[in-house]
Amino acid sequence: MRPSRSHLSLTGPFCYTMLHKVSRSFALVIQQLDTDLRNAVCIFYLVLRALDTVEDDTSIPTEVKVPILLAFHSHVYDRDWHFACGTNDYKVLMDQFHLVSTAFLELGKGYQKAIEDITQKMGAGMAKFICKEVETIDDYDEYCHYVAGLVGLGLSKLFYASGKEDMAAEDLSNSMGLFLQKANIIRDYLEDINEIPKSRMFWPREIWSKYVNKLEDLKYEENSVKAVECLNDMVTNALTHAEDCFKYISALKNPAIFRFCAIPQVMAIGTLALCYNNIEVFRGVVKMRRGLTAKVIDRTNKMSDVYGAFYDFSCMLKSKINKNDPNATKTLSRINAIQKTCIDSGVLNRRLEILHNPKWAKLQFNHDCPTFHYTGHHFLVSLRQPINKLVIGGILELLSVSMGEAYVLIEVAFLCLYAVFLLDSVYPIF
Ligand code: IN0
Repeated sequence: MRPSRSHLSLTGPFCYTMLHKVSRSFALVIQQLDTDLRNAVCIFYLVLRALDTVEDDTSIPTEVKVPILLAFHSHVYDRDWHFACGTNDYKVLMDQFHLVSTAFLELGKGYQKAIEDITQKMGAGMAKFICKEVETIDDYDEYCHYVAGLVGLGLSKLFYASGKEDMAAEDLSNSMGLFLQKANIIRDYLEDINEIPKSRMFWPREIWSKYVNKLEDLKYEENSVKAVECLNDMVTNALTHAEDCFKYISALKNPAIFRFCAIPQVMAIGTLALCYNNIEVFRGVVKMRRGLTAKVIDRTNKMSDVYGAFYDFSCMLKSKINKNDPNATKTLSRINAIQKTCIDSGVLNRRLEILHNPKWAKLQFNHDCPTFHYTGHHFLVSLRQPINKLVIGGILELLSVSMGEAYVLIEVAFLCLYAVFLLDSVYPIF
């Protein structure tokens, strides 16, 4: 075994600073991996971001761009290679790419080979799609395979090369990427369509043409109903990958790798639940709030957390299904399949017990989801016990608060405590 290095020699600080700049919360999750693998994933991430920067830069003529994409896997071995493009942080990444190459060359051969192999396949796939629109759902899956499914394959290879995991099945690794990428493509509709100069769009014509004549028509107010129907169709399509993700994640053995893989998937189902039936996707930014993101990062540690989060978010999505939506039945059956897998896993038993326990008879269930109301009566009764009255009466006299006012105050305080307790134990994500 190679000795473990806590830092890549000279270029480490640059790579980790860059990683933080281009990926906010995800950088924190990468940093929890063990040293060797962490370096490999960090370099892989930056190489992919650089490749993406070339693909995205609309100012590069096709005849220049295509050869770069095709040869990118060999540029990573060349410390002298340089190509200026991109903007802001991505420009810095491209300008300083020799630091990424230097760090790449310090990685173990197994890691280098995995990164090279995926970079080559992804570059070729991107080149293929430079002049090709995403027409069919098959095109959509193919494009997502190149830019995200291959990332899953590459990561599986890196995990295997680290000796910490068995080699995962290709189709499951692919689905992991597709689920993330489809959630991003859906969420970023407005940002992408409004980009100047015009960027390419990845919503497949086979889906959107059922609702509008041109993809950009979805953003106009007069098409709101059609737009939301189209959005729901896209979300329903993305949901097909969720169960492969369970299979992939549940086979992981190393706790740090588990978190690294599970957190983005939980964020993706959260994003899909948030976007579903939400016209705001066509009006502004729809993103999971920072607090919720922090909770996902903090509370995704084991498989029961993943099933729990998928169960909760799919409950949220299910409650938003409108029976008049053209795909309502399809969406519902996909959600039911996801929820069944979560329940059949057996690990949700404790939380389901809490939900269905007669002790919580005041909880009202709607679509199997914990929407509840509380009358407060329970606590008032105990307050009226003579002994409690005596003790509390004394305190109230000291504070010169009347019994009536106190009942209201205590009622409110208990209600808040009750709500916080319930939200945390029954619905931990929120
Ligand atoms: C990723 C993926 C990623 C992480 C873990 C396991 C994966 C398995 C298969 C495929 C991808 C996997 O995760 C990141 C998450 C990310 O970058 N989040 C952003 C948030 C955002 O809105 O962009 C952040 O700033 O935190 C991811 O989205 N992609 C990615 C890229 C490289 C690597 Cl090594 C891992 C991008 C993509 C296109 C979805 C694959």
